[in-house]
Amino acid sequence: MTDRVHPEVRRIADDIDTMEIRGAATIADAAARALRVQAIESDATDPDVLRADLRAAARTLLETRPTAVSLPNALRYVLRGTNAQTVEGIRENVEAAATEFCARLDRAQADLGQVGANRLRDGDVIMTHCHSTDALACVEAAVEQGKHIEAIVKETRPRNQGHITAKALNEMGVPVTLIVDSAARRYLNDVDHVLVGADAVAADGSVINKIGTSGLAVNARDRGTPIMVAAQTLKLHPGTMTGHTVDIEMRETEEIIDDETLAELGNPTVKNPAFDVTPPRYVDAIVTERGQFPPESIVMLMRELFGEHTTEPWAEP
Ligand code: RUB
Repeated sequence: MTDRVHPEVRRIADDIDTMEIRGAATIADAAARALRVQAIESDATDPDVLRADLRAAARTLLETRPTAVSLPNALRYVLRGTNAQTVEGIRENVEAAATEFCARLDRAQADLGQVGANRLRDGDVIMTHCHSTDALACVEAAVEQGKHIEAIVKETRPRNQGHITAKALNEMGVPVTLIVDSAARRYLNDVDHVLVGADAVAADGSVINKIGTSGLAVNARDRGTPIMVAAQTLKLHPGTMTGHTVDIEMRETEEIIDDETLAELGNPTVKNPAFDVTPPRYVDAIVTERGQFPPESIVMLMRELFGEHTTEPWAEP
């Protein structure tokens, strides 16, 4: 076998790349499951070969989308058991770590949902951007607490992830008003909380999330509307503690405009960044499964969870 990366891993990587699988938590869950498949299905009989297979699978997954730090964080978690002496030992460790990782992810989301729900009052109106399962967990918990919540949902161009949010909120029984992105400021006066998720949180408390989040946050601050970021600790970016920056994904022009229309316009340059950075001064609280944090203090939690150093277990030794 020349290509030792399992076809199922390649399929999952492809689905992440094409955004069939999307959203930071969901990507992390899929990546952990992919490594589990690689460990179980690999025909390696030598532990070093299995380790190399797992590293190659991890790199394949890592090459898909660069911004959501939940992806490398998931790979790091699952690959920590690969120094066992036998093929069976590595397999068992990776399988157990992947299963534990996915269970922790679900638990973390439920726990942060409770924290976020405590910030919401009965009768509150929230405004959302994109589709975040962490953010929705807060609303779901608030509804379960018996609170009446209403939502103004930004459609979130170019891929309209707001539609997914609208559907999910509707299924929770939350009345939804859908608006175009540029109407956000117009409706902020009617909103008690802006509630968004995160793809990564940097050591200085900056929040990296779907393009448009930072503009929304600046407008919300101007209107005096609190901005809550729901981000389980999986979204904390350990590399930013040592000066690394978060890579912002640039996506295809075709997501915004087709070639024919582009030609009619005289072929202007098109830019399609998928994410932006919201500075900490525009964020009121980052809600995690470990409680809520002012963005400036998130680095304390990062140090506790990751220490000072991060490893890259997918790198060739
Ligand atoms: C998704 C996005 C979400 C975060 C958090 O972007 O920006 O707000 O990933 O999501 P894309 P979750 O659609 O480009 O992946 O809370 O589900 O992890």
